[in-house]
Amino acid sequence: MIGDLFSDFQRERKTEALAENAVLLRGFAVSEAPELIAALDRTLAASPLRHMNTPGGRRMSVAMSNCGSLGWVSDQSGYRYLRTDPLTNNPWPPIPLPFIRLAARAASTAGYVKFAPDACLINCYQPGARLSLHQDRNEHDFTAPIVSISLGLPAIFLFGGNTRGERPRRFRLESGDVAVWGGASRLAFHGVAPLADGDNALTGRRRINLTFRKAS
Ligand code: MD6
Ligand code: FE
Repeated sequence: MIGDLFSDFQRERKTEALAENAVLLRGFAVSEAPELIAALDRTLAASPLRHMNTPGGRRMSVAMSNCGSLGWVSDQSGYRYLRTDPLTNNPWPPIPLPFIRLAARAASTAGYVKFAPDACLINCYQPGARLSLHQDRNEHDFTAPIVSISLGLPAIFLFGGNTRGERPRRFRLESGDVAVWGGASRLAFHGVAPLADGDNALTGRRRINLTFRKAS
């Protein structure tokens, strides 16, 4: 079954290389997008979106929350994963089943079998919001890939190399596009350019990004 999905998707040539070991599955989540947004609304009712502060004390323009047994947070003490949402003092809500299924299916399509994420970071961009170049390096196990789902307004994804100095390439991410990256690109610098205004049928004036990680 998984093998069939792999070859169907490959045969339609919707797989695009971002870099070594980093692929973009164009439109992979389009048909599930409404279901994902509905599940997201329930998740955000338990742990709402909030603007975290960088360790340097700046308010991030992207609003964030998490689901899963671990959630990524940033504050004056630094970046780290926590079992409890500091806003509610409750555990983060569980990762909804449709999220888990889609993330695992995308990972296996990209060649990573048995991807079992324990953390899902939820990013919400409004027009003008951006994410400066960074590496994802707070996870314990860099052999697991990261699966990233884009929903709503399109964005320009910046994808650089393993040093900050390399000039990033630009990729337009549309609603339903899924990126899977690991291996040689696991620690690549990346970011998101300031979001252009628009109106999306599913999300209105917002872009949602879900990134699934094996954090523990
Ligand atoms: C975003 N994504 O697309 C931000 N990180 O809104 C990320 O920072 C990211 O898409 C690691 C792997 C995939 C990603
Ligand atoms: Fe990232």
